[in-house]
Amino acid sequence: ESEIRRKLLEMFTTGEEEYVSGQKISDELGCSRTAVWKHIEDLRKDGYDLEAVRRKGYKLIKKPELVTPDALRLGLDTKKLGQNICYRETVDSTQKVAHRLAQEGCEEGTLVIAEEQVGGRGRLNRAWHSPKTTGIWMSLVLRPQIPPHEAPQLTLLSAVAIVQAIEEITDIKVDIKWPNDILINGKKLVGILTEMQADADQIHSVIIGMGINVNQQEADFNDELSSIATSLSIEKGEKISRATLVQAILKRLEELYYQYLKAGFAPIKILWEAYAITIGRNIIARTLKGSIEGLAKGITPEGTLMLEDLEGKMHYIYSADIEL
Ligand code: BT5
Repeated sequence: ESEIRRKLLEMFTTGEEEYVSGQKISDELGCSRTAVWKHIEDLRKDGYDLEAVRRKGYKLIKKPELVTPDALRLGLDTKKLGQNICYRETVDSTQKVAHRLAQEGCEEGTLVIAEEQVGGRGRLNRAWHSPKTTGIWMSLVLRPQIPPHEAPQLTLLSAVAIVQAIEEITDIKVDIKWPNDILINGKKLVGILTEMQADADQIHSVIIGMGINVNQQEADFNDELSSIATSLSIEKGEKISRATLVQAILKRLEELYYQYLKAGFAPIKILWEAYAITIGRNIIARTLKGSIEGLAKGITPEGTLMLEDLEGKMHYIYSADIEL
């Protein structure tokens, strides 16, 4: 399969004529015209922009923009975050790779990023749809000296960094839904998964997994997701450079992270509240212990959600799925 792909791409890039006819492709690859069409469609799915003109054939307009270390380093303005990059074309989950690297003692700020995940995961082992070259699928290794119970604050911090970077690069206004979602008009654009390696009183590493829908079109989402998910490109009506967005996220994340290590969560909390849509609304919080309905009063100085139920009793929620 990859051999066919290589041959096909070679025909487009070395061919002297601009268009490569379907017949020529089928001759050189030794496959039927229908198979040619299928290979072209596969390339399109992977982000290649191919023009088809009747009687002339196919022309390669644009290769997909990748998030290779070279592409990410050119213009990356950070001291630590993303200075060490582990890049994969295809991976089970960047989260798994990052856990392994963290265990092996990789430096703080190590970034694992992939064009595609085939086993991307959300919380509670839910599947995270991560198609090739259309989104940002990455995991960052941090080693903060904070008590383990404060690690969820890094989810909120990361959400702020991502929101600010999205606004900077695309001018699109997005909302944060506690604890780990970023939405546009109620549809999910970003999911964050914070995991850690720690013992009772000490963190060894925190792994922040970030999944960001960037250049998917509506047809790229399956039935289950099309009504609940969106991408920056769908909202903006144009393609967005993933590499530029990754760079902006790492820059903001680094600024906020060092501010957090110095000054604690309070300044981050103020920023977070400015983007949060969960607060001051009636919500349902589904936790593993059951559902609670009530008014979201805010978050505590630690980042825990305060929910006042219908009887006026206050609940402190550490993790849940929120229904608005
Ligand atoms: C999350 O979980 O939102 C955290 C997602 C973290 C993904 C990143 S990608 C890089 C790193 N490597 C990984 O393997 N994971 C991290 P949760 O709140 O549990 O939401 C999961 C739910 O979101 C699913 O059950 C779907 O309903 C929905 N979903 C799945 N894929 C989606 C997508 N691409 N866009 C929007 N929603 C999606």
